Amino acid sequence: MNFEERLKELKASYDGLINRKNVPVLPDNGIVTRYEHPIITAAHIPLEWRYDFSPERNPYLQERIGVNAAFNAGAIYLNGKYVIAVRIEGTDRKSYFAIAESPNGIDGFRFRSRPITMPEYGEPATNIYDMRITAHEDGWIYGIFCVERKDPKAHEDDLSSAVACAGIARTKDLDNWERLPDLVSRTQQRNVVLHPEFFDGKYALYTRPQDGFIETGSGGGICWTLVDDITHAKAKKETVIDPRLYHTIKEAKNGEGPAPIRTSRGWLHLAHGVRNCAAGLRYVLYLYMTALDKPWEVIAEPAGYFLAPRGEERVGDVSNVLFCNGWICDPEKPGTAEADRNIRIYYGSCDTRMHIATSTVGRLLDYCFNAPSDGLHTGSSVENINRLISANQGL
Ligand code: M1P
Repeated sequence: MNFEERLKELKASYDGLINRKNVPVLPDNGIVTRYEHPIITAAHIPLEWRYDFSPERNPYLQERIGVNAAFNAGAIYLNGKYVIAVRIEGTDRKSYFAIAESPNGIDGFRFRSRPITMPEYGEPATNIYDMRITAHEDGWIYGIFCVERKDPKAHEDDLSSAVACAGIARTKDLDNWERLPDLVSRTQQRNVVLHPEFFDGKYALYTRPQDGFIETGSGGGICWTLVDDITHAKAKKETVIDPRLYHTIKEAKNGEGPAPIRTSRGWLHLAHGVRNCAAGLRYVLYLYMTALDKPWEVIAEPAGYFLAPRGEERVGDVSNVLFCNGWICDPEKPGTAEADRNIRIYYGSCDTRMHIATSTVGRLLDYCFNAPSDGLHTGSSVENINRLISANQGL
């Protein structure tokens, strides 16, 4: 096949992929609706980011810059569009962010012309990933993401030890970013999320302290901390609000997902929980609620997960993983009840691809307040089932 024919074929196949309509998978469980196709994969990355289209420079029309995966996107509703900040990982293992937008948030995502050039802070990052986007009441849009660098204290033969911390940047348009100093904290950090509102006049963060790069160790779970100055953010006192627990889905570790959503009944949170098994770590997604006036006080938490890897979602670079750091609740509209506001949940599977699932504020609140919580014993799990069977008798 000659150059021109090959280029035509590549473009036709790409156009087919990005114009594909997505359809809900029904029936669902009443809590959340999955969609049939991933919304973003490595193959969705624009061809001009990967191929040199010059027949002189690239006579075989080879892919010059490979993409390994596209996953773990932050999300925001901006200027009438559903916008996601995708973590794209090259074949060289380095991740970066790129913005893709869709008019309906379900399909038709298109990347902006270039990936984000994130300014550095201090020593250049080896890797950046998993950006949470928060539209803060101070008027800025913040991105908080993990910054990874080689551990300077590691022995010279140790080429894997790394140090993770929270990078902070802000923007008005998602293209031009002002980098602020990284969060100063007494431990390593991943999964740091900015609360959208001031609390006591301070910025509030959900953190996830960890003793090492992988193990959280004495870091007991998702924490809450107040920061005086976001331009020199320091986590002084971190209080555990949602602990990891023995024999639950969050036994090994957990982490806040996207920024919580304000509802009339409290803050709606999405998080990931991790447990160990013979197959390795298993990452699932769960929900919990905190009090409106005390965002650190958990008021509801159904047992177990509401989304776990299923079908194609189970297999990928890091199998058995669902991870979510982006969701969008439709803005308030006159005439639309709070319960009917749609929530689009953007989640990555197996560090490989991006999916969408949908729900509403009403459906998720109903789930949070009415599905039983974890009694932490097999006996209480059976009691819950018996209570439900008894309640159903005669219906
Ligand atoms: O590989 C699974 C996930 O591992 C990390 O999450 P956590 O810090 O909770 O273990 C992150 O690297 C995340 O990107 C990844 O999906």
